[in-house]
Amino acid sequence: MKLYDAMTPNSLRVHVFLSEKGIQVPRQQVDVLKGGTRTPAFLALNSLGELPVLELDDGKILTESVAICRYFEALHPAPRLLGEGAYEQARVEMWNRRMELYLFDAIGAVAQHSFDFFADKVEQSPDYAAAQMRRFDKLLAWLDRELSDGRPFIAGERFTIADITGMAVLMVCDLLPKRLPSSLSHVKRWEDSVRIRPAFAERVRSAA
Ligand SMILES: N[C@@H](CCC(=O)N[C@@H](CS)C(=O)NCC(=O)O)C(=O)O
Repeated sequence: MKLYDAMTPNSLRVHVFLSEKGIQVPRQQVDVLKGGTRTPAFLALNSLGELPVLELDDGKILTESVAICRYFEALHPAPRLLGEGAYEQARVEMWNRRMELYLFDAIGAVAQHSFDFFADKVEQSPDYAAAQMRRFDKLLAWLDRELSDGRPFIAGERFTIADITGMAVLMVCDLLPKRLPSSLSHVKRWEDSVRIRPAFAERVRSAA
């Protein structure tokens, strides 16, 4: 088995997921900034030219960070990062989708419409980037209202993949750079609690 990995937000999701479960997987680092995801060899692994990619021992390929996480959750259920039982699993899915389809999508669009790296991939628009940043700020205020019930983690009482997707949001903010407003005290409390988790802290240090 081999995980194609890089210091990017979606690869971070799989990296943290594996670390939280204590799973070691052989890795091959891909240099995204030097075009490592755009070579014919890489495009043969993932025609979208994106990381992470998991190659199994029999040559099967999995892409999409959540699909890769789901594969490892089935092989190594503890600790449960995708929830346990019908209600919790659905709630974790609900919150992971909300984190990905709203917050990660908004801040990811800001990055894609701002960084030179994406100029040949995206028809960039500074106006769209600004609109997505306004959308992101509204979503953060919504998240703050959601977390005002005092729950420690995004989906409830325990750390799950929804928090890991939140970490990817934080990583994009760091790259931009964008600070989360300290006036959003509930989001801040959550941010402080996940930034100190070892897998995230160490990855962000080595990406710097
Ligand atoms: N939906 C995919 C998104 C993967 C993705 O966008 N990966 C980015 C890094 S965060 C990438 O590899 N970009 C390389 C490129 O655009 O060349 C997932 O969840 O894995």
